Amino acid sequence: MTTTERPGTDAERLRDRIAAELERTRARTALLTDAVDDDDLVRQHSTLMSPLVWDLAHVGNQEELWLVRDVGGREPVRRDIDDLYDAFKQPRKDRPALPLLPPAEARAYVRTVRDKVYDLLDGIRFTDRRLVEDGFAFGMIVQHEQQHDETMLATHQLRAGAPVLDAPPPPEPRVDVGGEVLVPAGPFTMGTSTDPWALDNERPAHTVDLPAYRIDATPVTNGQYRAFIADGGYDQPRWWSGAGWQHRVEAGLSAPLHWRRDGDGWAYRRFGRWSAVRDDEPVVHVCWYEAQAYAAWAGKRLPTEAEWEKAARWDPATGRSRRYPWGDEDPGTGHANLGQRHLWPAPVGAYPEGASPLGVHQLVGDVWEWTASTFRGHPGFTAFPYREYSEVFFGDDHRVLRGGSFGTDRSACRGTFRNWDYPIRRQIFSGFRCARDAGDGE
Ligand code: AVJ
Ligand code: FE
Repeated sequence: MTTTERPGTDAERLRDRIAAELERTRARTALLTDAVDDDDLVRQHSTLMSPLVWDLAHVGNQEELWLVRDVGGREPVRRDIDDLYDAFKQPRKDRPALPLLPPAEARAYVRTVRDKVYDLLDGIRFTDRRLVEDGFAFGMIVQHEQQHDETMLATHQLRAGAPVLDAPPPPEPRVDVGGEVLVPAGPFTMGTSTDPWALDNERPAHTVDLPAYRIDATPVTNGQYRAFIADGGYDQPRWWSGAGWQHRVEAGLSAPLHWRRDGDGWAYRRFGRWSAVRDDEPVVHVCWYEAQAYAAWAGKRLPTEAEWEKAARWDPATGRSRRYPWGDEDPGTGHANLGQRHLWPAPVGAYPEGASPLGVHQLVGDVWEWTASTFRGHPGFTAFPYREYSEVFFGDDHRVLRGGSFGTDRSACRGTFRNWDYPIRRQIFSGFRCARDAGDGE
């Protein structure tokens, strides 16, 4: 079926944008999976992660389920492999033992699915169902693939052997920034009801009234975190929660993941290369328990999710909440360290153009930031289009992370975007910043 729309209509522009996003995303997936040989693709580099070839075919399978079968109403490509690539049926640790599609077949499979998607995109009417309104299902699939690309990047960071990924270093600091920012008491709009590709857990927009608080102007740096280590922070249960201390002991934590002692100092391994820990970079690869202990040692606490979002989005001049700290426009290269353009967080002060109206820096990009909050639905939440994206994870088990990392694509990162994980996890690109109550009279 061909379209009768003239070029330049809204639907035509949306179609072009979707095609461009699908292509840009697949190029990243190809980069991550072509960087290693077949043996490396099918191997499990950590029991926390899937073999890369599982992620690859899983991305194609989700695209088949949602776009080819549901949106397109087409015949299945490979109904026989649905169970293999169902994340709920196959725990990560068991995935290497499954009869997975070998690399060449996995590549052919995702190509076949993608060709069908381009074909059905040609005739799509974005008004037929809520699932395709504003291209939502396509946006969801782009974000899904980008999320798995970040997961694959974390697998690369865990893999042993010679380095295979390369990128220029992030920009150097352009301003001197540090200390805290006072966020005045009052209401702000949290979440969104209008961002067309926002996922279900970001909806709906609702008002949250917060007392005044202070929040760090930057993420906690390696230099700050090293002072916590040097002060015996890992040896003093008083800074840790009960569960946190138990985990610290059982897991033998003594520094962020990928760090080792190097003479008097520290070195870290990043994608197969060792270098000296740099003090002005945000600390990364810490779990929630470590973040909480550092904050207690510093006389502070982790921000709640609402505090993080108000600092990131609230514009005191208009009272509105922005899409991003810098405004409503999509992230540009000067705003934030996103999209795997660089392979580690940028030093603090590197993105003055990305600061929020209140002067809070590097909220988006660099490192995911742990918050104090457990993962819940916003008031009025409804699962869409499936419960297994968000709703089944609501409860006390997970903590929310905000802002995205250097490995997060711009399509999967907004001022409202919510990530979550277990408080013991630190193979993700996770850091944090601190907050505290403003106190009386401020
Ligand atoms: C939102 C990053 C927690 O990777 O487990 C991927 C995203 N959901 N496939 C995850 C996701 C289904 C999810 N996180
Ligand atoms: Fe998935």
